[in-house]
Amino acid sequence: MVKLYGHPFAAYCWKALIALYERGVSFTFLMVDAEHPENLEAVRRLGPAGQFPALVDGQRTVIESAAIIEYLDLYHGDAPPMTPRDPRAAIEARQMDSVFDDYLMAPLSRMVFNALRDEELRDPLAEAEAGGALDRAYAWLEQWMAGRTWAANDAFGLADCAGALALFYAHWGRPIPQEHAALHAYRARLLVRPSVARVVDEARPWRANFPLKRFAAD
Ligand SMILES: N[C@@H](CCC(=O)N[C@@H](CS)C(=O)NCC(=O)O)C(=O)O
Repeated sequence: MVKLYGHPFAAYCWKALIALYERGVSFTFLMVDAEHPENLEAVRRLGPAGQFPALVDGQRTVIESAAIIEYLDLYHGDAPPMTPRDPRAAIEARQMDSVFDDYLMAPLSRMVFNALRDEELRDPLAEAEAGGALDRAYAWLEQWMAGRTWAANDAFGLADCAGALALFYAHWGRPIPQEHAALHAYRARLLVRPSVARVVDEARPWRANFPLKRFAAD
């Protein structure tokens, strides 16, 4: 039986969960929080930074959300692969996965960590710098998404798993400008996808923990 260590509110766990739901894989979810110290201890052991998600499948451990998705493509579920089998096509999926992780999630994380610090330890430039990085990424993504339904390869896949969590949370920290119609439409399309709607719903009880939430809804 596949086991996934994670937390329902943790952005990168969404990436793995969306793929598990899309592929109809049965798994046991192991909550990583203070009430489950044994799971905290396990993730510390499983990866260099003690982060989650971490997937355990028998003797095999897979860390890093994108690697988990590629592992599921090979070993679990009947749906078409989330990363195309053709390595030439897979380049676009991996490119967009990295764009969402590196240019949305990374600056957003800097904003979140800064906001979580005690007031006197906050970097006064962090929010503006990360916000500028997000604005540049939004503008680039607006061009990229114009005329596309999904972020890569004309099919829902790895890139959209990353896009779902990145656009969901980034928009809370730094609203996507109204004029980016293609990007707003893509975010809306993601939010009604059943696998994505499910992770959003499962995370609702922890929403108040997000320190930068500028929006009341979605
Ligand atoms: N590159 C990793 C990032 C994982 C990550 O940042 N996980 C966060 C939760 S969303 C985490 O473990 N945070 C707790 C910590 O860093 O101690 C991936 O893609 O899985």
